[in-house]
Amino acid sequence: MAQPIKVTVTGAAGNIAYSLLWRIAAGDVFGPETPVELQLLEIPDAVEAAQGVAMELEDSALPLLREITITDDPAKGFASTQAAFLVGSKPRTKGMERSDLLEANGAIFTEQGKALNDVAARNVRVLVVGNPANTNALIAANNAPDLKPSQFNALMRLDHNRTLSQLAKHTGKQTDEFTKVAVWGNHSASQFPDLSFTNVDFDEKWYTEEMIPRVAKRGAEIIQVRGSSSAASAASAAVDHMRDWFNGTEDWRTAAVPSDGSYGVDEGLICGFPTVARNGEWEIVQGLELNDFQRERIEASVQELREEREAVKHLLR
Ligand code: NAX
Repeated sequence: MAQPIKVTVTGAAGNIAYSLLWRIAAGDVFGPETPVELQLLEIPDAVEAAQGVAMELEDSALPLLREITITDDPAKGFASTQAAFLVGSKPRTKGMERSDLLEANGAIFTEQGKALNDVAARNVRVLVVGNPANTNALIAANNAPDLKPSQFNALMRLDHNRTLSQLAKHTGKQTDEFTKVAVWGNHSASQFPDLSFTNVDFDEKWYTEEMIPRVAKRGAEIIQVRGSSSAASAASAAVDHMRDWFNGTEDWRTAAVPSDGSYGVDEGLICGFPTVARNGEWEIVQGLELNDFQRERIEASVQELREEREAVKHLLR
């Protein structure tokens, strides 16, 4: 058995965590040989509910699960953590402008970035799930000057997985038969699911008129049909992202990572790219020839990321 790994999950009493925590504790992220110590961070009002979740985790008798810490103190929740899933955030409520949402979450991710900077393991990997995920990750990274920006990612693997499954339905193939699929930009309706480089034939009209808008608006479709937002699929995508970040990938995956300036994306913006994970780091796939359609779609989503960055610039260093 390996040494236990310390894993933080924020928003531990919420919907996504109710699926994510079991997947982590069952070994789906760090493998069947790595015991897990869970550090659950919640707001004071939800600490008791998180305790109930921890009781259920205990009742699952999962052999890899060691200690569970439950706290509302980021300094305790992130102490020596090696992998942090930042799921907790403020939801958009009625009458709230996008700028209000950015501001409310900005405060959370400023505090959490600072705490990670002060107390997390120096090689911590941080995956932001809470929306607006890309800009929340940007804020957290900016408030953690002693860590590398590349240690902060935002989750766009759900958009990637949705793209694979739509392509599978369209072609009658399985999701693991496709290569070189990626989603560019922001985790929002402006995102660009890109099939230009993939290895299968598909109908162009379906791609531009059905598939792209369907994937980009899939979150809203789930809310409409299920009556609440994506939870297990988001948890599953977070598991996929963190597992691949640790273990590496052969083919492309979508990860929202700090831009190195490639493809006209401003350096530093946390943007979805085609990436591969090597030696524990995501690398943006370089040297792709983009056509006008791709350039336009990427630019539109990047422009939204720029506007979000502008709205929170007082929180960036
Ligand atoms: P829930 O509202 O069920 O749970 C959120 C939890 O976060 C609550 O228990 C709340 O008390 C806690 N929380 C709030 N502020 C906190 C803080 N400062 N520290 C610690 N915990 C805090 O939401 P859930 O369905 O779990 O979704 C969580 C977030 O994921 C939302 O922002 C949601 O929009 C986002 N999503 C992101 C996705 C992605 O692909 N990146 C997809 C799914 C989801 O929409």
